[in-house]
Amino acid sequence: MSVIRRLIDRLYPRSASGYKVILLGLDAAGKTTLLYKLKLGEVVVTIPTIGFNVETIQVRSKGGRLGKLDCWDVGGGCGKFSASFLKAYTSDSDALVWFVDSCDRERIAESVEELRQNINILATDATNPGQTSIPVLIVATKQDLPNSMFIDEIRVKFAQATKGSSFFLTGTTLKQNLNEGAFPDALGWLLAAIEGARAGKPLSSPPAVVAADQGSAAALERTLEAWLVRAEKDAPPDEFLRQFAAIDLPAWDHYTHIRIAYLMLMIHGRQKGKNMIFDGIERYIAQSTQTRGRTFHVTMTYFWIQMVHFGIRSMPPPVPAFDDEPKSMSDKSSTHTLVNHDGASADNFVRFLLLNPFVADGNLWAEYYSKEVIMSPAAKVEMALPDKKPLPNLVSRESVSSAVKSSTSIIGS
Ligand SMILES: Nc1nc2c(ncn2[C@@H]2O[C@H](COP(=O)(O)OP(=O)(O)OP(=O)(O)O)[C@@H](O)[C@H]2O)c(=O)[nH]1
Ligand SMILES: [Mg+2]
Repeated sequence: MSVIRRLIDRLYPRSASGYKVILLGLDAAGKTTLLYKLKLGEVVVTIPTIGFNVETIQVRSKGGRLGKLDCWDVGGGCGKFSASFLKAYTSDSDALVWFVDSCDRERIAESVEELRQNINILATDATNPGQTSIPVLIVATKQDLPNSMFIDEIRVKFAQATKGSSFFLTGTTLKQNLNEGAFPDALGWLLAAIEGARAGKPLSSPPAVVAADQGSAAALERTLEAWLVRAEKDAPPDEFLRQFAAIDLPAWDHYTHIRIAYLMLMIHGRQKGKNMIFDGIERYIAQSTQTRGRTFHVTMTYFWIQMVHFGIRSMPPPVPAFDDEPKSMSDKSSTHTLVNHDGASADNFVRFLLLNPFVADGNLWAEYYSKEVIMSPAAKVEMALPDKKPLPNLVSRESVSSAVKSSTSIIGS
């Protein structure tokens, strides 16, 4: 069993009597929007997901039975999470919910092809012995927009790719009440299809197609696995930070930088944490013999702080809100500070890595910066803005984190 798989099983055990459902589709298809609409009953502002969102929702079948779906929402925009890499996350899924943007005529063929590949991969990894296919619910989003394709048009486009699979197609709009109309039927169908597949109801087999492996995805998976093993055995947070302060860390590498950033941000909050990371790393490089030949790089340091902060903010509760400075460390009544310390535990770093595997990619900056810009002398001494695309936006992610809390809406009728 892979390290990623083992840790997911430990840190994200399935809900009792719950089913695991994977939410996939091209970027901006509307996965995160629908997930949080199901969870919260309202539309939240989303930004492109670059890792995973994990939420459990309760659904009610047509017959009134309650079921729990542990939903894994996978960011569609990051090519690094190719099908082969995703296997570690998705291999024991009970069902696939595929999202297609009803207005995206240009990329509908791409969406169909991606679905076809994912169906094959998920079917070969299904947990249930003898299962050769998993149920697929296709959600055609943005039906409220004037240029959207008709549902039947979309159905025809996906017909070939879903041949042999148990599948259902439904349309959604931004404003609809998901407790009414056709959507509860779609979820009811999904529950019944999962239960049918589990009971060994035979499903015909799709043609076996092996997805091409992507070198970078395989490399990222190996790096992440090595990091997870290392994180499990690593010094506890206090000892690790002591080593950092004493210029005595066992290694000075990308993993070390990410853990420093994670702990400082969790414990001290954004403002203070950022300054402590900058000062600490600059001091370490200047004083340690491990860092010979390296010099401090302002833009790179800022970039990784931003990515780690974004990753922390993307985690499901109980991650604290800490843009403000934490209260005094001596203030024992301050749950703020205590929660931050708790969140910095070794296990939580493992959880952070699992949900934000992109931080293990040492070349992630190349998605945002050209080499010319980030390697320029100016970027070394002062913060340079990315020239390829903006860094992930932290503010809008807030609206989701703070809204989720302990919402327990039940969808279905
Ligand atoms: N009009 C309309 N807009 C929608 C609908 N569903 C999603 N959107 C919008 O589409 C945009 C992308 O939605 P997301 O939920 O972030 O898409 P995603 O599939 O999670 O995208 P990635 O995280 O990049 O994979 C957002 O601006 C949503 O508000 C819909 O049914 N109607
Ligand atoms: Mg998303």
